[in-house]
Amino acid sequence: MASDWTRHHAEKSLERILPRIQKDLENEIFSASEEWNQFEHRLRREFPRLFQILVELYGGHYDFFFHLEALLAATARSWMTRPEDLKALDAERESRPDWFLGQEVVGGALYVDLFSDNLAGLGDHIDYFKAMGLSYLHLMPLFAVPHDDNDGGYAVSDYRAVNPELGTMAQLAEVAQRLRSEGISLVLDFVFNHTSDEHAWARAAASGNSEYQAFYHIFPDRHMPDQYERHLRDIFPTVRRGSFTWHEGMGQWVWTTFNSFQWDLNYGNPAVFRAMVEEMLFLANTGVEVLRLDAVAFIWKRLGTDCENQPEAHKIIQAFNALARMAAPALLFKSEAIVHPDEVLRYIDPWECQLSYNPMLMALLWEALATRQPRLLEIAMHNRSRIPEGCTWVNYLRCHDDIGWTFDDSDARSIGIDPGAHRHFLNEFYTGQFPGSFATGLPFQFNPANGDLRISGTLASLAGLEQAVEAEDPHLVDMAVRRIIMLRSIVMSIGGIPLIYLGEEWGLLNDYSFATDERKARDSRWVHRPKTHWEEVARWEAPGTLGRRIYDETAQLIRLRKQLRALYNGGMEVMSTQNPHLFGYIRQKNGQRLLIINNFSEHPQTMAENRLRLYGPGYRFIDHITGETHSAKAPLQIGPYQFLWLENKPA
Ligand code: OTU
Repeated sequence: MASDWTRHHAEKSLERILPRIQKDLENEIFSASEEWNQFEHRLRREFPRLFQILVELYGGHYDFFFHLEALLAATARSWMTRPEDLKALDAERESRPDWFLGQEVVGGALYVDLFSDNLAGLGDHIDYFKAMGLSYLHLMPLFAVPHDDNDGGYAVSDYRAVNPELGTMAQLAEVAQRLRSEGISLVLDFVFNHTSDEHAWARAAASGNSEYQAFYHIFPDRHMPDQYERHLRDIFPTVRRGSFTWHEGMGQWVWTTFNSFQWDLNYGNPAVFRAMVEEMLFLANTGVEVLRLDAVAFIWKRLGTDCENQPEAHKIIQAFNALARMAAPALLFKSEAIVHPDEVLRYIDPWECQLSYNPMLMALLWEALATRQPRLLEIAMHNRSRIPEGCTWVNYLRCHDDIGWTFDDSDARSIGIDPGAHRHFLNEFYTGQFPGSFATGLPFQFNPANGDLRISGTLASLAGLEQAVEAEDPHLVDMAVRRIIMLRSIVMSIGGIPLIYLGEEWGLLNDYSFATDERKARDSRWVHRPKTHWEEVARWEAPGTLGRRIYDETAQLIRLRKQLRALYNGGMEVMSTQNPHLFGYIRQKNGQRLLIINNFSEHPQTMAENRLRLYGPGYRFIDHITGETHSAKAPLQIGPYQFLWLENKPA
């Protein structure tokens, strides 16, 4: 909360700044005085918190008040020019702020070019999204990028222009409007840790412009980079060792956490913060409803630290949050932090990011599938998955990125697992090298210095379908499909927004064509970014096909989730099944309680009847998945990879 000092100085600042902003905007205010009053109300509500953060971050800069006034003027202008239908959405969302927590919310994610060639083609598939029951759609980065390697869109050259290969900003706004009219919320990436080296700011820096060189972390020699690198981890060690790239033109070193064409922005510079706020607010007015904040962990650098998850990184996002509440109240933030689970939790807060990817759940679902024993998953979900009211997880099995084996080492040791050896086993298993592994995956970013490795591969290929189809073995195919659907059922029921990485609904296998594309060959993540061939989908839609089975069983889970009010948002409670292969949890909300049991083994399992009896009264339980009734008078028989959503229904 803002201190008295802050509140006093915030008010004094506003007294000085507001009249000047009102003068700037007098025409807009004259024609829309009610809108201005709404803004002024929100500004006065959020400003003390924002002012305190900005004083902490930038108070020492001589031009602090210049940036503050310019920031508020840009924010006011963004609100006053925000389209009317988005202002209507703002009002609706302010009256129903928990809209994204409901069990009816189901998400999808796709690459526009791989799914539909371009934005125009995407518009032809809105009925497809509706038929699946999607209410949230993440379009992978589609802004202007370098033509050659651009990290799958994550090297942005212009936040205000769509990649011409995909379409135009007008088409993006039109797609956003059509999706919104169908009840589907558009989600876009805000890649704000870095820009491409072709962004106007980077070009100006490269040409020697000192003002724009201060937008990045640029060093004349290796002295500082060497100091920093003593504590940094290599994120892309196969691209280059270390986090800095020599720029011949400038004759200087540039901080490049990721690819060498991705230049980290310097948020220690208030001009960078202000410039990125303006880009964010521009995006907000295109109709995006959730911004996926990319690589949040890396945005603040501090010598002597690993430069990840620094307190100022959280402050910057909280400042974005305050400004969005002023000028785009409907806008939500989704944190993308692939870091230690406890650090992931710290980005999740109504005043920071209301949503977050759940990388720990994703990694540990795959861990439990390999070991057939969800012990680590149980401990982790019990210890490290609680988030504040008004926030939610975004739960996923796969996405466009790799799998990193993120879990807490002390959790592993507490059940006799050596963390390092276990990560090595998981990498062996999911690259198919471990004897008996059902998985077909590729290595990503092997680091010879520490043995670190991550995994690439689609849901279906990692779950064994690729191996089974190649072996033409119907039993193995059945086991693979059961794994896919069981994992999907957990993401649908464990608490949060389930995210389907489109293509998964048909069981798409790895696409190895990337290896012959010079723009993609060095990045194995392209193996799980397959193109959707709609003529093939048409064949899969035929009854009895494998694709049909996977699609139908996925669609049934989506329909069922939407009907069960116990699945509203989060708050799962791990259940003791007393069987090492069974992962159980309870979902209890809105007067309904579900017992959800998952068999992570390819062999039938039983659960002692007394486990069920704890959740009576009476012995009768109905399984919402099959409609069957189970009695707690006998052990529960559970088939290979079977999952049950049980509700106690006294006779
Ligand atoms: C994110 O990735 C994106 O999701 C990746 O697709 C990009 O390559 C990267 O940022 C740069 O924009 O932010 O917390 O391990 O999972 O780099 C780390 C690779 C990230 C990605 C990781 C992640």
